[in-house]
Amino acid sequence: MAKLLSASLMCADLTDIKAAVKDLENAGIEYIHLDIMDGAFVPNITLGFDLVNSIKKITDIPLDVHMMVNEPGRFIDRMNLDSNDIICVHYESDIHIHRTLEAIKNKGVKAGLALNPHTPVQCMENLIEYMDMALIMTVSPGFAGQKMFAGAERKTKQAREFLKAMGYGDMLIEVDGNISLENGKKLYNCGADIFVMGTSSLYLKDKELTVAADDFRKYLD
Ligand code: S6P
Ligand code: MG
Repeated sequence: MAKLLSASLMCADLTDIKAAVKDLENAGIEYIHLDIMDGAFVPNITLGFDLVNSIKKITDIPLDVHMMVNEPGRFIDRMNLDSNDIICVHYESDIHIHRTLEAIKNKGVKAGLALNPHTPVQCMENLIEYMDMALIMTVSPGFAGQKMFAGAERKTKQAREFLKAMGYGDMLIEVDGNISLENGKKLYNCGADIFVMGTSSLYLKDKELTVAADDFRKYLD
């Protein structure tokens, strides 16, 4: 499995976004995770499309956009992204999720499908040809600083087994929510490749970001 770090920018110091992005470049972080919320699909509002486009202009780190909005298909064209980037949409957020995944791929961007904790991994079956990544939510989406849900390891294992059985064993699995060192390692052992790092492991009061990122990588080894 790969070991790729995706930094959750909503957990950074948003009064100085340029510096926050520079820190991620210096730490060799593989993706910048941008949480887009609409106050309806989830009870919170965070980052938006203009910020996504601004960040794209100032860094070469690929962007990992996590859309937590109803009917995300309405907004795909608002983002100027390329084939290095990922737009991830929730299975639960769109009646025509197939059309939305196809629209992302037609735009030349990688398409991710996100699953809330209760959504069975089998929902990927008829969408798999349109996916580049599966995002297993390890908390209910909406907020940083939550506790990983009890079934997270089982679910990640099920997702990896399901993808293998479908002939897509190499597909990237991302995990998001309370990815501490310990939880990260457990989920790595269950088959996860991309780790969203927020308040549990990267944005820590008592540790420099570069050190936190290195510690996470070492812990997974
Ligand atoms: C939450 C969002 C996440 C958080 C991340 C924060 O709905 O999708 O990406 O930003 O989980 O990390 P932590 O370690 O505070 O849970
Ligand atoms: Mg997220």
